[in-house]
This record gives sequence, structure tokens and C-alpha cells, in this order.
Amino acid sequence: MTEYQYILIERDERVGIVTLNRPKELNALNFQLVNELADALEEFDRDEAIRCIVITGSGEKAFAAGADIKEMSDKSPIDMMLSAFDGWQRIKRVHTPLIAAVGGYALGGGCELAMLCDMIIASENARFGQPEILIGVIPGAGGTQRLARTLGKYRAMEMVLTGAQVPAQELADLGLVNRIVPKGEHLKAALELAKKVAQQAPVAARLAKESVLSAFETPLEDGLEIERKNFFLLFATEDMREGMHAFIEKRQAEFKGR
Ligand code: CO8
Repeated sequence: MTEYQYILIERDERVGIVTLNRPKELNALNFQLVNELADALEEFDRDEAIRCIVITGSGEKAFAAGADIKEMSDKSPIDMMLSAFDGWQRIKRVHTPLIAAVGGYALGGGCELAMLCDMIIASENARFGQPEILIGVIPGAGGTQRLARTLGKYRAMEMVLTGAQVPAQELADLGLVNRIVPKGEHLKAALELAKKVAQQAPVAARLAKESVLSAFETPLEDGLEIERKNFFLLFATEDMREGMHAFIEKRQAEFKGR
């Protein structure tokens, strides 16, 4: 395993865990951290033993308080384009299902990172927000788009135009957070969910993720076509035969990822 400076890597059965590890800076996402995160996620993505990945923050206060403002404050557009965006694009391309385990602040790039994940589990003290407007910019890693597509125009506008922090419970009611758990239990709950996902046939999980995500990126007809083709493709897998035979024989399926 590669050595990293700003993240920690663990495995729990078939689940990979990445912890953003700059607790004194509230896990602010400097360029190196984002690139390390992308490297680690790609490494897990290539590892057939890993079937779901949880991303969390170290310390009690934050998942991540956003991009590192101190690092960004004197950057040019070209600096930002060259050093900041590649990592985010690589994270978006990860095929393995991703779960964000959020305790405390998920602000700016932290909120965007949580939304880049496929599911979000949050502690009751978690707060989400896009405060970029308060420092003279706007979200740059998907915040305006993913909030608008999940919450609708009006709540997204309010968050992006005021920079307000929104309690996790409110966002759970609006569909942005899967589950709220007692303070400090977010990682445990995310791991429970991740282990359920990790039990599924891996190729089916990968194509399920791709199909759901296509709902955000394509018109309905194209999304339906992607789903249908992925459905047909799964009939080429051994795991599909195993899953259906196991059902008929009333036994637990043993999926191999083939
Ligand atoms: N960047 C750098 N340092 C930070 C950040 C940050 N985003 N957030 C907190 N820190 C540091 C503080 O400077 C402080 O350091 P020090 O002890 O050296 O002064 C330490 O972390 C602790 O923070 P606070 O003392 O401020 O803690 P509080 O509990 O008083 O406040 C808050 C917590 C409310 C989270 C507060 O720290 C805050 O408002 N942070 C900034 C939040 C923010 O504006 N985030 C958005 C940043 S912009 C962004 O994310 C754009 C994303 C674009 C992504 C695409 C890039 C290509």
C-alpha cells in the first residue's frame, strides 16, 4: 500500500476506509490531500477484494471544512485548473460504491465530496453548507449542480447564495442524507451499510451505480437505455447464474465478481 501524508487507509473485511486526516485544519482539502484521496480510491477500485469504500474525517469536528483557503488564497485560475481539478475528476470516475460517513462540518469542498459519494450517513451534529459565497467565490466541485438536482432549485439557491450551514436532519428530510445517527456513530453506521453493499455481486453493484448516476447525467430515454443494456450485460456473469440458482435452491449465494 502507498504511504500517504494526509489520509489514512484501512480495510474492514471487503470494505475500504479512507480517513481525511488533517484534524487541526478540520480536514481542509488541500491539493495534495485531494490527489492522495484520488490515488487511494483508485487503488481500492482496482482491488477486487474491496467492494465498497467509506470516506470519513478524523477528529470530532469535521468531515471536511472545504478546500484549503490558506493554500488557495493566492492561486491563479491556471494554478486551480492544473492542480485542483484532476483529483476531483478521478474521484468521480471511481466505479466502487462510495459512502460518506459525515460527523461535524461538511462545508464547501467537504459538502461536494460527500455529494460525490453514492450514499451519505451523518451524525446528528453534522452540518452541510456551501459557504464559498462568503469568501467571494462559488462552489467549484459540483455543489451548484448536485444540490440543485437533489434539493431542487429553491433550496439549492438559498444554500449557495447565503452560504448558510444546514443541519443534517433537514437535509435527510429533503433526500440528501440517507440516515442520521447519534453523534459519533456515523462511521459505525456507514460500515454496516457498506458491508451490506459489499455482500452483493460486485459487477451488478458497479453497473447499478453507473445506471443510477446516469439519471443525473442523461435524458430519461438515454438513462433507460443504459439501464437496459447493463441489465442484459449481467446475464453474461457467473454471479447472475449463482444468484438465481441460489434463490431456487434456497441457499445463500456466493458471489465471485465474475
Ligand atoms: N481552509 C483552511 N483552513 C481551515 C479551513 C479551510 N477551509 N477551515 C478551517 N480551517 C482551519 C482554521 O483556519 C483554523 O486554523 P488555525 O487554528 O490555524 O487558525 C482551524 O482550521 C480550526 O478552525 P476554526 O478555528 O475556524 O474553527 P471554528 O470551530 O471556529 O469554525 C468553521 C469552524 C465554521 C468550519 C470555520 O473553520 C470555517 O468557516 N471554515 C471555512 C469553511 C469554508 O469557507 N469552506 C469553503 C472553502 S472554499 C471551497 O471549499 C471551494 C471548494 C472548491 C473545490 C474545487 C477545487 C478545485
